[in-house]
Amino acid sequence: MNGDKLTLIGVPLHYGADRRGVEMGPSALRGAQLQARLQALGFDVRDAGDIAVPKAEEPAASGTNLKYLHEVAQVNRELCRAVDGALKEGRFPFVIGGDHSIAIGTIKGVRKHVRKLGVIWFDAHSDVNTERTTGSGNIHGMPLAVCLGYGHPNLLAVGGEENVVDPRNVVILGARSIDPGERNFLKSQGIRVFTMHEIDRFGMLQVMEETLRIVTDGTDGVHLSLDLDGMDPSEAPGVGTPVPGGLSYRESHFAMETIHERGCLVSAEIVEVNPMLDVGNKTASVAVGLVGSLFGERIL
Ligand code: NNH
Ligand code: MN
Ligand code: MN
Ligand code: MN
Repeated sequence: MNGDKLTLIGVPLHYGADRRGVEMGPSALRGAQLQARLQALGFDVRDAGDIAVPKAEEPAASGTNLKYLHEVAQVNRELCRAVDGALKEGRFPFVIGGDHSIAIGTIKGVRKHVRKLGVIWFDAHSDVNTERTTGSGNIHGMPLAVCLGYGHPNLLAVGGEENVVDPRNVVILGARSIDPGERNFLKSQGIRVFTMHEIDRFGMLQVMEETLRIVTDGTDGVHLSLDLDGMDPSEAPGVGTPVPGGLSYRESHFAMETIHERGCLVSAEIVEVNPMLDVGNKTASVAVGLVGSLFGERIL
């Protein structure tokens, strides 16, 4: 943990999901008292506001099968700079999205300061598609592949460095929707995936012990990429691509609590909160509760 100073960076992007609503995620999370929750834990919180998102042309104006490539790459370049800037000031970068394509800018910005970075990818999906395997063309299904050095050159070029994460230090938690091309990729990279099957079988305690061992093995810090669709849709209904059979409320909190206990976190992001699909502001509230556990709120 980077002292007790933290910078919130909002990224109201929906082009990576090609679905409206998720651009309101940052304001929903702010409205659910994210800043106050962190301040109550003793953090000096600075809200850096939102990264500017350009008005898009046609989804296909990029001339590839990737939708809104130009806009997604531009926003991620800006985000990468903002994350780099926060870390230069000795502040913990806490990024609030927006769709999951923003993990590209976050992770590439963090990697400028953390030589060997472990990554916990909390998600119903594995997000390792590339332009060759994607069925949807949506870039939010690709960010983990990009961070491992696979994907469109414009995305790989964000932050000026290609493969920024070692697959041996990546864990995916909660997966239950993996595309055929992604399956091959995950196998070839040897990435540890705790699907819902493994979580049912071994339980969260064993899964988190193994997760934390993998992401801290020879690393200098850990990034948490928290896609709210990793949780069960009954707990987090306000997401663009809900998949039944996800992590329960307590399983999710338990994961956050064990990450906190380990004290290895250097950066985090919350993505895919879509207030337009939510029941009230339930999903943002649940997300802010998870942040509480991640940063040390205790039951007793
Ligand atoms: N795998 C699908 C795709 O690439 C869905 C990705 N959607 C997500 N990822 N929300 O977390 O389009
Ligand atoms: Mn995702
Ligand atoms: Mn997802
Ligand atoms: Mn602490």
